[in-house]
Formats: sequence, structure tokens, C-alpha cells
Amino acid sequence: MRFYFGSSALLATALWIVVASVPSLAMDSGQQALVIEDAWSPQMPPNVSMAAGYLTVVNISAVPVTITSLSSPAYHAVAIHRSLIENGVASMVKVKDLVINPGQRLKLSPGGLHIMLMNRKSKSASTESLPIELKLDDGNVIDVTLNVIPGRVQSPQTEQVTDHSKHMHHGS
Ligand SMILES: [Cu+2]
Repeated sequence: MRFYFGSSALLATALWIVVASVPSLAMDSGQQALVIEDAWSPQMPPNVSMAAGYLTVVNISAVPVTITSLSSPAYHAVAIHRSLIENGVASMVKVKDLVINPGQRLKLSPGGLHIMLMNRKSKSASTESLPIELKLDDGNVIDVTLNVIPGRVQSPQTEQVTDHSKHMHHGS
């Protein structure tokens, strides 16, 4: 006996069927439209006041949901960025509104979309966890805890994302 779909694909299909068949229930009950998975942040050296955050966001509702802004008690500014490499030069642009469509599973990962935490408030870096808030266009706010992972910045690709000192080049 062979299965041609992974369990996650089956689960996503099952979720999609449930949500699509009762869209009004999904939204009217106040249920959270987005599920956050695998939220983490590579630990930064104590003298660096920036950090990056990564997570997977799944829209389990029947309507598009937009992340309109982010904040953290530990950093003065938090935004979503997209890393780009053009003509061999790495840069980042700010993503103003991040739309997650119904049933979509969007992964923020090194080298692509990431959460940028800028201007740390405290001099001491967080060692274990980093709280952030995601504000949505439906009025909800999602509390997320980024697990701070030491020693996870390894490859040149991830360094391009997390070492912002050398190539800071933000769009507006
Ligand atoms: Cu960035």
C-alpha cells in the first residue's frame, strides 16, 4: 500500500475542506485566522542591536489575511523584509503588507522573507525567547514567541540575511 500524499498535504486538504464549507463560522467565532509554526531567531552577538526572525504562517480561514504591522517589547522597530540578490549584490526591501491567502502556507526563511528587528531597547541580548506581535487587517493581534537559537547562522546565505551591517539598503 502506498500513499502519494504526505500527511501534511492531507491535513491541509482536510483543513481547507472544513474551512471552505463553514467560512462564516471560521470568522464569526473569533477564531484566529493564522496559525504560526516554527518561529525562531538566530542569536546575535551582544553588541549587535538587530536581529532576524523566521516563522511559517498558515491561513486556516476562508479569506485573505494581511499582516499590516509588527512590534516587539524588545525592539523599537519591527518589519517584514524580503532579501534580494541583484547582480550579485544582496539587499533588502521592506514588505508593507504581507497577504496570506486562504489555505496558504508561507514560510519566512533565511535568504527570503524575514522579520527584521531593529534597534534593540535593552543592552543585553535575549538568550532564550523573543516576543513579537503581529497585527492583522481583521483587527486581531497574534502574540508570537521566537525561539532564540544559538549558532544557527552558518552558511553564507544566512549571513547575507543576518549580517545587515555591510549591505543595508532599504527600500521604502
Ligand atoms: Cu532585513
